[in-house]
Amino acid sequence: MTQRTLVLVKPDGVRRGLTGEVIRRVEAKGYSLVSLELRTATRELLAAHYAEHEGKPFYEPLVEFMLSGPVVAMVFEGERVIEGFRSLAGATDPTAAAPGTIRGDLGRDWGLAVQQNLVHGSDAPESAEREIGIWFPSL
Ligand code: RTP
Ligand code: MG
Repeated sequence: MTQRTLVLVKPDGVRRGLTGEVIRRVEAKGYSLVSLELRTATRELLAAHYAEHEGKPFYEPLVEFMLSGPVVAMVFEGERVIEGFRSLAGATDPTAAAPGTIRGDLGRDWGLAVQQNLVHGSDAPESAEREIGIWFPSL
């Protein structure tokens, strides 16, 4: 079934000039880019986006990090793109992420925990539609 997913290049990825590399990998796998915007997040937007993590110990540092610079928000479309992008992204912790993945090839621990892991990808059809509604209300 054709799906849509929300992908973010997080502030570390934008700062390091890896936006093009992320897009290249996702397009090379065959998914279609349907929307893209360079955005600076707000606390309100992140509270909605990360609602499931509110109250966890990493929540505040994660929000501060996500406010530390612009992000590139994108919607990709394709058969099973949600699972496909998560497979491309690799494990949450870039130190442990497998080589061949975005996080495994391009990320590492910079001494600032695992939040600096370059990308976000929706994890299920319901969260994808919810997150697309938050970042791209007109879609
Ligand atoms: P994402 O949502 O960014 O695609 O990543 P994910 O599903 O692999 O990770 P998730 O559990 O949803 O966590 C969201 C983001 O929070 C940061 N995080 N820090 N223990 C920690 O310090 C910790 N755990 C998670 C990461 O930036 C993670 O991507
Ligand atoms: Mg997640």
